[in-house]
Amino acid sequence: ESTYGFREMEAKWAPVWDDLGVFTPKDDGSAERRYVLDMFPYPSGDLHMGHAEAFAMGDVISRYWRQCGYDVMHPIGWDSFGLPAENAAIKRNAHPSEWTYANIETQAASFKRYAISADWSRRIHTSDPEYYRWTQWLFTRFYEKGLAYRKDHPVNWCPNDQTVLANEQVVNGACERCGTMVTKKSLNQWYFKITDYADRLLDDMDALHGHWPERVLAMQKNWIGRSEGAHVDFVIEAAGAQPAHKTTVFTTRPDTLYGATFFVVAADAALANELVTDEHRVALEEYQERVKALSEIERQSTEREKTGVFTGRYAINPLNGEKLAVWAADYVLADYGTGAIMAVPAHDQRDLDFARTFGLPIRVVLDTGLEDPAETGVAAVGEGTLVNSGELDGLPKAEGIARAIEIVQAAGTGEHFVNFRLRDWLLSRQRFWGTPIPIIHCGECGEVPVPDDQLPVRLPDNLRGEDLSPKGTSPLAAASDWVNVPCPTCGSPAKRDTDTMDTFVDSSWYFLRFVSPDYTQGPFDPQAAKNWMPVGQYVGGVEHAILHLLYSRFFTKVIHDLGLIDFDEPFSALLNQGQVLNGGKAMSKSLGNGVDLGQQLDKYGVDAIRLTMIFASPPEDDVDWADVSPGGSSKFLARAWRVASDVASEPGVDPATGDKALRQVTHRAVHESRALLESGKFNVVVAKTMELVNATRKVIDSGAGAADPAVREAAEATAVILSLFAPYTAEDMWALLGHEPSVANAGWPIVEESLLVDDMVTAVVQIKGKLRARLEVAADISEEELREAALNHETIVRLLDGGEIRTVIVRAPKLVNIVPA
Ligand code: ANZ
Ligand code: ZN
Repeated sequence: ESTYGFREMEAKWAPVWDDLGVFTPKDDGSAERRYVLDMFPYPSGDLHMGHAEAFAMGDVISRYWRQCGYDVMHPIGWDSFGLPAENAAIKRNAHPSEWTYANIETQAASFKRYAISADWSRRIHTSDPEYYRWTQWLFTRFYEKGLAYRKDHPVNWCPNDQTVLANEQVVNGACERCGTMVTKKSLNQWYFKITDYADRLLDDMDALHGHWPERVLAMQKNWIGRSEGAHVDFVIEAAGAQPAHKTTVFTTRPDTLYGATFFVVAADAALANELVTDEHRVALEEYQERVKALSEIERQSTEREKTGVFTGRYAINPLNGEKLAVWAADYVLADYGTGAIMAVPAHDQRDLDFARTFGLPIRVVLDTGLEDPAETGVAAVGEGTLVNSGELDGLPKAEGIARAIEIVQAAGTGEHFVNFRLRDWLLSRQRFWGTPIPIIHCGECGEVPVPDDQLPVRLPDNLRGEDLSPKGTSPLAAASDWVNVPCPTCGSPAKRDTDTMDTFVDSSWYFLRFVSPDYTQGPFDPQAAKNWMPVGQYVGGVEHAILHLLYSRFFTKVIHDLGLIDFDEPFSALLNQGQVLNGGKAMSKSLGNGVDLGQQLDKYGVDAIRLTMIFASPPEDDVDWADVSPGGSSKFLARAWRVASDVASEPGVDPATGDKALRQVTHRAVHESRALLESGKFNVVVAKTMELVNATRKVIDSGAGAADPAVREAAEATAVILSLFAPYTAEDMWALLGHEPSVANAGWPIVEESLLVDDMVTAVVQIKGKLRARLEVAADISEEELREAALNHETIVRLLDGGEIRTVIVRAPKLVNIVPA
C-alpha cells in the first residue's frame, strides 16, 4: 500500500509546474484578468515565518481566482535596494549587489519550494539598472512638473547610520532602524511635493471603504491630517530697536478670537529667536537647550507640566486690538501650521494648562453650559453660543467661525485656510545602495535632469567595503570619475547629484512594472497597464498602512496626471495579514522564541505548514505558533490523500448513483467554501474540508466502499479545494484520480443546487421554552404544517392535557414553542 510522502511530492510536482508554466497568465483576453499582488519582499536572508504566513494568504486568493476561471497574474519580485545590503558590504569588504543577489536567489528557491503560484517570468528587482532606469525616468517627469524639488531644511539625522531620516522613520525620537536618538541637521534635500495631492489622497479614500481595512484608512486619514480653519495675522508690536513683525497663526477656532489672552511661538522655531528682546534672550536660549534634550514623545505628552518663557513682546489681536503677551513654549510645534498660535485657555486644554501654570488670564467666550474652566481646570470644549465677543455675540459656534473668517478677510488680516499634517516627502539619502538621483548640477544651467537617452544613471561598481561607510555625505561623492560629467545642456564641466533615493520610491510604482517587466519604451506598456491594473487584491502587513500605501497612491495619481494611465488608485482591495507569534509574542532574537521556517518545512512539509497558517485563524488575525499543530495538519493531509489513493483504482461512474448523504456534504462544502473564500474566512474552509474528508472516509469504510461514485466525486472536490492550501498534496491526489496536471486549473466544481437543500430536518417542540419532543420533518415544511404536527405529537398532547393554549410560536422548520394559558 502506498503512503503519503510529502518529500516525494514536493520533488515531483515543483518542476512539473515550472515546465508547464501553470502560473503564467494567458494574457490573451480569453478570460477576465485579475491581478493579485503580495507586498514584495526585501532580500534580508532567507524567508521566515512571517513570509510564510503572508504569502500563504495571497496564494489562496490567487489560486481561488484561478479556479474560478479568471486569468490571474500573481507576480513576484524584490525590493532590493536599501541599507542592510550596504552595511553587509561594509562588513565584508564587498559590493552590496553580492549580498543582495545571493539572498534573492536563496529566497527565490524557498518561494518555489513553498509553492507560491507566482509567474516567475515577470520577476523584477528594483536594484537592476533595467528597473531603476524607469525609477529615474519617473523622477525626471516629477521634476519637470515641479513635483520634485530641493530645499534647505533642518532634517532628522541619525548620527549612527549617518543618514537623513523621514519623519516617519523617527519613532519616539529614535532612528527606526538602529534606535539611536535622532538629532537635527540642516541639509539641502530632495523632496516630492506630495502635499499638492493631500486633498485627493484624502477624498479618494471614499471609494476604498469596504475594500481596504478601516484601520488603514483611518491611519492614512490621520496622517494626512486635514484641518479646516483660518490664517489670522497678528502684528507683534515694535520693541525698542526691534521693528514690528507680522506673525500669522493657524486656528481651527477663529470664533474664539475674543478669548485669546496670550500668544505662543514654538520655542525651537527661528521666529522665537527673532522676536525675543535682548532682556529675555538668555532665558530663551537656556530654555531651548532644555527642550532639545526632550524626545518628541515627552514634548507631546499632555501629562507633562507646561513650560515656556516670555519673549518680551506683545501681539495685537486684529479683532479687538488687545495686547497679548508673546511666549515661547515647546507645546507649540515648529513644523505644524505656522509654528505660532493664539492661545485661548478657556476653550483649549493645552492653553488652559499653560495659563494656569503661568497665571495668565482666562476668558470664556463660548457659553457651553459647562463650569468655569478657570475653576475646574477643564477647558470648555463643545457646542455653545458666543459671549464676550463683540459682533460675534449670540452666534452658535459654527456660525461664529464663518463670521469671524468673513471679518478678518474683509479687514485683510486673515483668510479661510485648510492645514495639513502631511509634509512633503523627503526622498534623498546620503547612501550608496539606492537609485541615483538623475540630476546634473551645472554652474551655468543649474539643475539639469539627465536626458532619457542617457538613463539609467548606473551606480559605479568600483566602490566597495569601506568606500561605502557613512560619512555624512553620499559615498558617491568620492567617486570622482562618476561625479564629474559634462552638462547635458551646455557641455561645460558639471557634477552629478550624489544622493540616492529613498527605497520607498522604488516600491511606489513596482506594481506597474509587473504588467510588462521587459518593456523598453517606458516604465510600463500602457496597454498592459490598462489590461491588468488596478491590482485586484493587494496583500501585506499593516506596518505599511501609511507610508508605502500613501506613496504608491501618490505615484499612481501623478502617473495618471502625466497622462500615462487612466486610473488613479493602485489597489482596489487590500488585505493585512496577521503576524506569526510564538507564545503570544512576536518572534525575536532577544526573546529567543524564533521558529525557523526551513526546519518546519523539513519536518512537516510545505503543505502542512501552509495549511497550519491558514487553519489557525482568519487571515487578518495573528497566528500563535505555540497554539497550532502542524503535525495535526500533516495527519489530515495524509487522510485526505488516502481517500484519493483508495479511489484511484475505482472506475469513474455517474456520481448521481452514489451515496446521497455524502453527495450533499460534498456539494455543500463546495458551495459554502465559495462564499467563505470571498469573505476571507479561509480557516473555515479548511474546517469544511476536514468534515468532507471525514464523511468520505465513513462511506469508504462502510457500504459500497471506495467504489461508491459519490466517493470519487468527494475526492475530486477535496483535491480542488485543497489546491488552494496544500498544492502538492492536491496535485498528487489529482494524479491518483487519473487527471493530468495541474489541479490548479481544474476549475471550481459545479454545484448541483438540488443537493444543497436538506430533505429532512429535526424540529424541536418546546412547552414554555422547555424541550419536550423532537420531530423529523421535511426541510421545506410550512409554518402551518409544523404547528399541526407539533400539537398532534403524542407527548405534547399528553402534557397539555387538554388545557388552553395562549400562543404557539413557530419557526419552521426547526422550532415550535407552545405557551399554555
Ligand atoms: C485657537 C484655538 C481655540 C484652537 C480653541 C483650538 C481650540 P488641529 O485640529 O490639530 O489642526 N495649533 C495650531 N498650530 C499649532 C502648533 N504648531 N502647535 C500646537 N498647536 C497648534 O489643531 C489646530 C489647533 O491647534 C489650532 O486652533 C491651534 O489652537 C493649535 F478653542 O487656535 B487653535
Ligand atoms: Zn550647463
